[in-house]
Amino acid sequence: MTHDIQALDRAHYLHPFSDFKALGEEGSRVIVSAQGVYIVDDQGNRILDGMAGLWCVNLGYGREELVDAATRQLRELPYYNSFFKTTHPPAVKLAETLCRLAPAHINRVFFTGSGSEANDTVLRMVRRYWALKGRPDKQLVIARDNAYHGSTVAGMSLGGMAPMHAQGGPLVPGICHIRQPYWFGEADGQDPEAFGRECAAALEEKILALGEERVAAFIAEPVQGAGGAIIPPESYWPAVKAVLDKYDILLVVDEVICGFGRLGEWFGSVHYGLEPDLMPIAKGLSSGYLPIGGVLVGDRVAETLIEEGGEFFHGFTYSGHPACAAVALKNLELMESEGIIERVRNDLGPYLSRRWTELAAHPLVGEARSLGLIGALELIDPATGERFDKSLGAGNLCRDICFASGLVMRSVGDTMIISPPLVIAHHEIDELVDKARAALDETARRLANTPTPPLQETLA
Ligand code: PXG
Repeated sequence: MTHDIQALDRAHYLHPFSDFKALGEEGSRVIVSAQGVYIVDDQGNRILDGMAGLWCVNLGYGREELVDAATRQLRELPYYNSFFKTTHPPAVKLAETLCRLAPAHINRVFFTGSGSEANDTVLRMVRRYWALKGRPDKQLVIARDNAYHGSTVAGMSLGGMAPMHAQGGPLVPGICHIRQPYWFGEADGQDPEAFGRECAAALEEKILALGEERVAAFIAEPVQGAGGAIIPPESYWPAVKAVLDKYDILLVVDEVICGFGRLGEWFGSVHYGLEPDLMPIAKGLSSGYLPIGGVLVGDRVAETLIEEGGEFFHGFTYSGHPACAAVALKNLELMESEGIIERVRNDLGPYLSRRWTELAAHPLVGEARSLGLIGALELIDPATGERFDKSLGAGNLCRDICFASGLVMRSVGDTMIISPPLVIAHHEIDELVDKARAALDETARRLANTPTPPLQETLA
């Protein structure tokens, strides 16, 4: 069975973000089922999913209520569009619920099928907004290095991932990037708060260099996810806010990862006291059970698009897909009725932080940080206290050891990251931390060239 699936996988399936050839040679791991915070592979190994799928399965696996919501809706109305003066109850109810949960100045939503489409929509809306305001020259968007905003051409261009840009051909014009507030990686020992202010100052410098009259928007994730769970210094967002207050520029906060409880609030913007004009969303909106995204649109932009816009030539076949919307709506209902947000804020986040920071004492760890249910470990060479030589692939080694011992912990370079389901229990957090520690020990042994059994023999 494994062999068949792996062979067919190799023969026909081009995986996202993968080296096709290398993956074909190695073979994919086949995941067949999941329950709670665990995934199960076809060998019967139960693996603690420290990444909630891909930052999305916030309510955990096996939620019958979500399955039922999808099934009911698929029976009643599996598909209809909302292009030509039609609508349907699930999308409308979801829109209403989202606007109730979002900050007060947000009262409209545009649905998409994914986070990438949400950011494409953002770019269309930002440019349309300023054109309608009679400012067609105000078209430039400032984003950040090492940001992730998706994999479509616009998403990739807004993002600041150098390897993606290098492969992406000409990027969407009019997007420029400023430095990221990555203290561990880029502050060179500077005081964190001074560093945060300096990174915010880079925004003002860029605005002035480009000319305020040409800058349409600034886009950023509250906490960078795919970039390596980068939690900015406390000084960063207030300083950014102060800069934006001085200029007439839209703020876009990409909530695709931080939205829906990850930081212990409905939105990362709420955690940081931001009032974005636009908030792209996806992932946790449906706990990943079905694909759906959208853009939450603040009154300022919405009213202009509505009152002055005429037809907006933009939309997707699956915008507001009824079954996806029904699942998302149920997902939000469950999050509310189960008090998930409060639990992350008051209980799970602080508990994870306490347990996670214990790992800072490990010789391989240069920093252990977390906020809500997102966390990172920065790997360092104990011999030098510096980063490992990149060619050693320490992060990937640690990730593979984790997987083999029953934990999904991702690597971004030599940064190990976690983002577990928001329903994780204390004892499961304990298991996550224990497994992470054991994986760090094993990684250290292998990097020190101590004789160890081959990886397979350490399988749980
Ligand atoms: N914005 C943010 C902040 C994201 O994290 C997207 C937009 C795009 O969403 P879609 O639904 O189009 O994938 C994302 C997606 C990783 C990884 O390696 C992260 C994402 C996607 C793929 C890989 O951590 N985030």
